[in-house]
Amino acid sequence: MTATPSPSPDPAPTSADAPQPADRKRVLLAAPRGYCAGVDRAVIAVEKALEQYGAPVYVRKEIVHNKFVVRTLEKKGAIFVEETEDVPEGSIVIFSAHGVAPVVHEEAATRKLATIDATCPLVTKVHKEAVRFAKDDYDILLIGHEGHEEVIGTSGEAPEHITLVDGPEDVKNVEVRDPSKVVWLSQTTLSVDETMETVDALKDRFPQLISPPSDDICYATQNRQIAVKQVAADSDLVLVVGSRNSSNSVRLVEVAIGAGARDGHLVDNAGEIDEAWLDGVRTVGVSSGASVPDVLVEGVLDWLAERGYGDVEIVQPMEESITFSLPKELRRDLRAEAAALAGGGTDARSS
Ligand code: 0JX
Ligand code: SF4
Repeated sequence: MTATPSPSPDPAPTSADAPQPADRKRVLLAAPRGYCAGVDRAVIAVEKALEQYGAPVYVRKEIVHNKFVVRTLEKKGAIFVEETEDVPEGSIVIFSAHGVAPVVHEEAATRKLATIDATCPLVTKVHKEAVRFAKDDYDILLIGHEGHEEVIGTSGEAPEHITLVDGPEDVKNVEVRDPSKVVWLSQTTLSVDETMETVDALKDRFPQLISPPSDDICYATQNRQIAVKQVAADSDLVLVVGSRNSSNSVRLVEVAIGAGARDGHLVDNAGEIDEAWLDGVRTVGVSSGASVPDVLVEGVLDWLAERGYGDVEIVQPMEESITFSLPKELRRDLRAEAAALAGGGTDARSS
């Protein structure tokens, strides 16, 4: 699998670069934006599970960090819980796109739950790197945000070997056993630029630090940041659609401001936009996080059009075509498995 399509080395000039009349109001719409392959897979996994096995289907944590997605799936019969202990024995539970620590699989087995693992394959890739470097007895410096579910899941693969590094400021606190045997890994949804700052600071302290075999910050995170940077350079205001607990969505606002947007805000939907943000604004940039369905962006575009920003130009530095196959567990009869597990009968998985 090729995870990172390269941006065009020299993007063709768009009309965004052409001189504009001073009072022309317009929108620059970033592409790629919104759903990535891992989110698409995870959301479809819940929908398919509901279709195939009927409600209720339990989901541990938010399947993806988006309020609208979670509410929509709830209406279809999904029940979101915090921990496997909140799931009745003998039920089906889905693990979210952000991944889980091995102990969560063990807890689910103890509670006799049939599980569907919707962890994004690109998060699983980082888990495997952690396991491999831990096996070779490296100290692993995991760059990520404290308390984020993905970081908790990855750390759980090798808690004895992993130290969390939460940004450049945290580097001074890092201690390792052997500075000649240290590797850094990262959460998949970080700011690329800030992560490189952290890595540079780590390298100053540990010159023999080695890097992951391939980028841990995933293709979707990287592409959305490249596109929003391009939009931000020409925007007075950037609106990013996404929920507050969505790491990659929050990063897009920061990246937009860092790339020159005068102002930037994260909104869950058009209803959260403040009219005052438009004061003196000629160009509005729009993007959305990897967990955001495009219907919410369409709502923002309609809201802007009603206020004179109906002229929309797409700014697309690269194409995306990655897809992932659905979790393999959807090919099994999980209701029968769950019943067999709860009744202590034969393991339906062997049939
Ligand atoms: O908070 P994150 O950006 O990690 O998650 P979100 O918003 O659900 O995005 C998609 C899932 C990402 C997993 O790596
Ligand atoms: Fe996977 Fe990246 Fe999407 Fe996360 S943001 S689900 S790692 S593709």
